[in-house]
Amino acid sequence: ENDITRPKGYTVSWHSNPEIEKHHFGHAHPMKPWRLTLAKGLIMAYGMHAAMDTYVSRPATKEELEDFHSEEYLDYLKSALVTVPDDNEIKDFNLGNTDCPIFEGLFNYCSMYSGASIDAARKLCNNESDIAINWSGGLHHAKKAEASGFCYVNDIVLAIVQLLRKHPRVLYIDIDVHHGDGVEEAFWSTDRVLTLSIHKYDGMNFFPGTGDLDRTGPDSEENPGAHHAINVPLSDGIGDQQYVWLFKTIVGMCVQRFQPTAIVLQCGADSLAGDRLGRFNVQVQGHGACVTYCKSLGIPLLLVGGGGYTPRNVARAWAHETSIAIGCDGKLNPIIPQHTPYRSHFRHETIFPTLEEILGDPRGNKNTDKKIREIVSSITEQLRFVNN
Ligand code: TV7
Ligand code: CA
Ligand code: ZN
Repeated sequence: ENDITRPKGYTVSWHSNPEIEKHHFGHAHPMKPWRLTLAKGLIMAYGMHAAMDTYVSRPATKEELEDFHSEEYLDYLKSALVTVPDDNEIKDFNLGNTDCPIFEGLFNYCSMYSGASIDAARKLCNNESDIAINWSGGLHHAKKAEASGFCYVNDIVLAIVQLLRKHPRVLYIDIDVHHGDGVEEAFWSTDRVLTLSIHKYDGMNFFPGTGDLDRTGPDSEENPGAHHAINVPLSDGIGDQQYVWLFKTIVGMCVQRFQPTAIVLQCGADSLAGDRLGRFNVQVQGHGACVTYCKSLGIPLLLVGGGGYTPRNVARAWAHETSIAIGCDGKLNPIIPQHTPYRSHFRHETIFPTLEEILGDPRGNKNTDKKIREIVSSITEQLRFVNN
């Protein structure tokens, strides 16, 4: 049974726009929007689009973007002229440096990936979809009036703002290898959003330098958001077994305690083994197990992308995770059509690429089981302060 059919009893919506994929951050820059073309190629080669409601996303409006960002920042982003990136000059709004260059069509790029996340959130609010997907979103570092770490507009914050119009409580989960600081900070003072980020943490030696276990939200009597930020700091080389156990244990505890009515899962693929910037040893199977677990909770689910700097692995992971959303994982047609233009990127593979192990630089696992258990007990204590 190789045919991919619509899942029965629920709807998956897929939000994308080929315009987004055409933007270039610059030759040497690790962020490659064309990884989305690669992911789409795999998703379509397997016929998965037939099992989803597919939408060509539109740019977010000025009003929608102002739900989080300042008008001055948006005006600057819109008018900024392409310059040679320079780290040594002090920049307005942190724009125009090597991490956040000003490139051709920048504002269009930002409004498009944001429009897709906003539309996806609205589908969930209107009960028109049970799982909504935007692989071009997930840009978790952007601040109200500042670009940061390849992120200019925070589509996740904008999507959560939409969800909060209908949903009393939103759980945000971030499996990108970097700390989801922008989303955490945006909801720092509300108890309606519980943020959870799992990431590599090594003080200032790993971007963005925040996300230690004791960073739980500003602790004061008056702040309802106190204790509503959960951080899971990890070291190099964590593999599927520890990662998936941690994910299920902590997300399980959060759901039981917080009783979210919607979940946003940022699926940053830089937590995969072999990533150009990441340091973990998570496989496509382990990364996907996080999506399977969230889906199993039966709560409206928004899936967004994020980091991911080894494009063919990003494509494998997000294609696999799309198959989980529509419930055809493990049932995929093992033959990739010969004519797919993306095939050349998978030329070293002999079998269906998403099912085999990623061979990256061997990274020793620096995470002891004792440390993993200590993280869980600390978060157990923290969750005593979280009520639904
Ligand atoms: C969500 N790491 C974003 C992750 C953002 C990470 C960083 C680079 C990098 C940028 C380049 C480049 C790079 C090989 C890697 C302190 C610095 C050190 C720039 C060289 N090569 C996400 C952001 C992080 C840009 N930034 O979470 C152009 O690595 O560590 C830093 C800051 C200053 C700037 N320099 C790096 O995944 C989407 N940047 C090559 C060319
Ligand atoms: Ca993270
Ligand atoms: Zn990242």
